[in-house]
Amino acid sequence: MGSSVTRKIIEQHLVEGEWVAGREIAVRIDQTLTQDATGTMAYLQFEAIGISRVKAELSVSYVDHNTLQSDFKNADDHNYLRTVAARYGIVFSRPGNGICHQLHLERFARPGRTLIGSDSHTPTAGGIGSLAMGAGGLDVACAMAGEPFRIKVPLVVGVKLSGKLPAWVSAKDIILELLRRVDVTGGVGKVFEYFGPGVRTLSVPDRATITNMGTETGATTSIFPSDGVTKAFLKAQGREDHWVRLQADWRPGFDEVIEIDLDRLEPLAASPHSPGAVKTVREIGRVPVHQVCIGSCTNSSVKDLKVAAAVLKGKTIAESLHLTINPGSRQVVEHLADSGDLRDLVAAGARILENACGPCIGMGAAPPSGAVSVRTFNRNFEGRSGTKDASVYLVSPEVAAATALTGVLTDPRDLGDAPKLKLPKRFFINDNLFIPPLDEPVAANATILRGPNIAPLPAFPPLPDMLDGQVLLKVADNITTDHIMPAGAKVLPLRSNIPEISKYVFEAVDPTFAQRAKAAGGGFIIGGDNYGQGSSREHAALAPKYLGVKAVIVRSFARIHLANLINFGIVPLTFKNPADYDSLEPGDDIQVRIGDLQGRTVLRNVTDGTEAELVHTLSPLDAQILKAGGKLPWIKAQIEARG
Ligand code: MIC
Ligand code: SF4
Repeated sequence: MGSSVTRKIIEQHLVEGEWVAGREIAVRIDQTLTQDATGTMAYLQFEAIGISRVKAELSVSYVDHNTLQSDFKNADDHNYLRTVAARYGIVFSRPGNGICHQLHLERFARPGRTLIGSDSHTPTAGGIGSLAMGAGGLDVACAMAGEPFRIKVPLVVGVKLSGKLPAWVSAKDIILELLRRVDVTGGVGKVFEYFGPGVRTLSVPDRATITNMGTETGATTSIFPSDGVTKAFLKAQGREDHWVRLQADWRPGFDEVIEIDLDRLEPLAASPHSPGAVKTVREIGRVPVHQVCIGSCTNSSVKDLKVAAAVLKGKTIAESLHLTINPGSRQVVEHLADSGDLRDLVAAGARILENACGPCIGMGAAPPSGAVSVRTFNRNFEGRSGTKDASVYLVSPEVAAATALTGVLTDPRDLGDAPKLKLPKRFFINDNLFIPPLDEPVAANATILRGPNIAPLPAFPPLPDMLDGQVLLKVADNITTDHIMPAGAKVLPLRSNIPEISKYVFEAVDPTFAQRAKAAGGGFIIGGDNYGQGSSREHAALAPKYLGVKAVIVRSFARIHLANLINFGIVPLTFKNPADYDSLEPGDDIQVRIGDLQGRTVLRNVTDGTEAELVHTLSPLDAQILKAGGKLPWIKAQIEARG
């Protein structure tokens, strides 16, 4: 039997373990990336590990999330990130350069290389054939220190693409179609690997749109082969020498195959409030729209914005709405400026925002109360836009631009012929906002700037054998990290200050949570399925830990959040019998004897005298890390022991 691309890359990077689905393996990491909202914590942790220089082949620190500077906080963090990067051997991408995933795809991602990033959409680089995974900041810090990354061997699902996309249908509709079929948990424990004759009809940015939003299925990652299209993209970026051919073998032994016939796709949209709630635009109907946002790491390439410009050229956006545009990078803006597309967008009434995440993470441009917002982004969780009662639809740039013209959700096929686009053969290459690190020995004496926004890391003691306390909160299925640790313009600037940010834990679910948790001396959270879906933000574990949360007991976890809980010493447990979820109520006093976390354990409800069996998926190493109080004390001890 042959091998998939996924298996080939993993086996070339295998440090420990073997290819048996579900088994834990350790994989060598070639590249790392961070963004500012998770990066400050990741670098504070890297410093605490005590290594003098990064050991990965390439580490890049991007600034793209916290770019609203309404006071000193974000600006202080940028200074810290710039100086810590110079000191430890990390390339620094200055604010204004663009969104991490778009920039990494343009300038650094390489077929066949492994990448982890402290952002859940790191799989964007899978569009170029890199095995790229999202991870918590501490795992990225460990990879920078030369530690391998531990994952469970995934099931590899082959996604066979055949045919060619019809006019007005684009890559976003392919990933929306996959989400329509598998929903937000259908990718858990899996890698989606694309193959088949439809692959060569898609450009690298198209492929990256698909691998980017594959994250929303819960997948470990998604990947495309590296072929002639990949080579042409790398050549256009002036880095043809980074190309290698990478194809699955004949009979690659996929664990499952999903077929998507591109010819049959039509414009789709994910309805509020889940990326998995996908329907055709026609089925949803002509909903009145108050805001359209084009951009984000999913859809902000030259082609995405050229489509919008071509649709809007010589027209004016509908009176009922406003249109925002966040280009993915400076390279994209330079092309739009050069071709005149920028002028068409501005003339039509678009509000051109910074090359950054912006409205995608509630950093400005929140929609009005009760509004409908149509976005080319990847997440539409309730409240994420910054407006609690807004309804967000996720669509392609084609649908977004058509909607901006008409003021109602519009199938772009209603506009007549699709525009013919002229795409650049060679991109404008300007790396002047990437700052290379200082060389040794100068680096060793470099000063690291730490403004008052940067608080010291909290330290946590080893775990006792018995956990006891109150059920602080009981939540339903599909709780996102946006519920646990909200983002947005008010809270994101506190990412470098755990005591401050912890005041907002579960704010949208129960604004009394933080106070109650502290007053009770900590306790437990009870949850349903897919607990912690969404972002990689480790603050969704670190801040609850700071408030005293001891264990989270649920029906099932999302991958990155589960790893983050382990990393910060919160015990992640699941009900052996899912119905036991119903027997627990907020305020119940419970006891859980965890012992050395081998095998299962029992929850005793002291309030009503019942018991429930709990299980976990922890490896012996995870158990060790948890018992040590988290990964930071554990890794420091490991590195010290190795001398
Ligand atoms: C997101 O899209 O939710 C974010 C903001 O990019 C997060 C990272 C963060 O919370 O800083 C992600 O996707 O991991
Ligand atoms: Fe930024 Fe949005 Fe992409 Fe997250 S999903 S990295 S917030 S653009």
